[in-house]
Amino acid sequence: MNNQDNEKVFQKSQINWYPGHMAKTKRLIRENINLIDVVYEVIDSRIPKSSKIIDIDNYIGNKKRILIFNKYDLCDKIETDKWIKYYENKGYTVVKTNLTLDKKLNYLISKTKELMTLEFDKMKEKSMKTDRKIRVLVVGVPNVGKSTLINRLVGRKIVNTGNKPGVTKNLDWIRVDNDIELLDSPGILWPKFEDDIAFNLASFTAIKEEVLPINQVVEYILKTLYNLYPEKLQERYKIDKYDDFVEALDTIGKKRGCLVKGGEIDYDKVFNVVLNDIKNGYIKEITFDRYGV
Ligand SMILES: Nc1nc2c(ncn2[C@@H]2O[C@H](COP(=O)(O)OP(=O)(O)OP(=O)(O)O)[C@@H](O)[C@H]2O)c(=O)[nH]1
Ligand SMILES: [Mg+2]
Repeated sequence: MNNQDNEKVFQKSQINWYPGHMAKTKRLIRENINLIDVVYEVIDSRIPKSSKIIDIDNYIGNKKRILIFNKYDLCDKIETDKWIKYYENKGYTVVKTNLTLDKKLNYLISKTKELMTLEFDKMKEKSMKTDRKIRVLVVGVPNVGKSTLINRLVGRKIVNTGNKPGVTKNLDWIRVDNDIELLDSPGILWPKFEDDIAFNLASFTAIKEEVLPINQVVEYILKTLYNLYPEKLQERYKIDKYDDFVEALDTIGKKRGCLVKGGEIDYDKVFNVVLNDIKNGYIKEITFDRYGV
């Protein structure tokens, strides 16, 4: 893709990037920010830069915040830990989570209380009411694990009817424990699209096919794997050397049985195989955002 094409894709993606959710989240935050004490910003540990909402301060102002590095089980810990250090040095409170494993999230809960102890003391001095629960809002880009986090914290499946048109929705605060409650709908936000950010998001999270075509996303994934983790490409697809995109697709297609009648490769199937391998975490210990690069 040449630069001009790239630009076109990015311009288009800014327009099409979940406009419905965008408006909904803005409203959700605007109308409720005064009720909220702590914001949990969930990011994907494999893309700690690309899944971070750059202009989050515009939404949540100076509210207390915990940056949650979720899907930590799937990342390259050496690379991701550099980002954790970076954010901690900037003053963020960071918590790592693997929601397939961490049952109770005690560490997150105690960090939340720790953050608010000082705040509640300040509020008491101003004679503000503090005999109430800490109120938390979860935000993040699509597919980072917001709903899983809410369900895990609450200990049951929260069925959110907010996305259905025509359903009037009152805000529900759900109990986490004696001291914390949670807004039942997470805020879905979106980061800025620039450089590789759009492709990283398309690789690990969810971007509509009309925004970034799947063949371009898969080409990006295979190239990046070859550059950063050639052993993974070998391990999963038996590709030793990546010279040519179509050649790589043919190898994967044959190995994974993505064929149409007559033995031709079904490229659409190959695209889905690669994308699912990445999204479902079958290729582990990878981090695409490189600190300092
Ligand atoms: N391996 C792994 N998978 C996870 C983790 N957390 C969530 N997932 C999976 O990631 C996928 C997306 O999780 P959701 O909780 O639906 O994400 P979401 O942010 O609510 O997504 P949207 O509602 O689309 O914005 C699901 O298949 C989860 O099972 C984790 O820590 N590790
Ligand atoms: Mg969700």
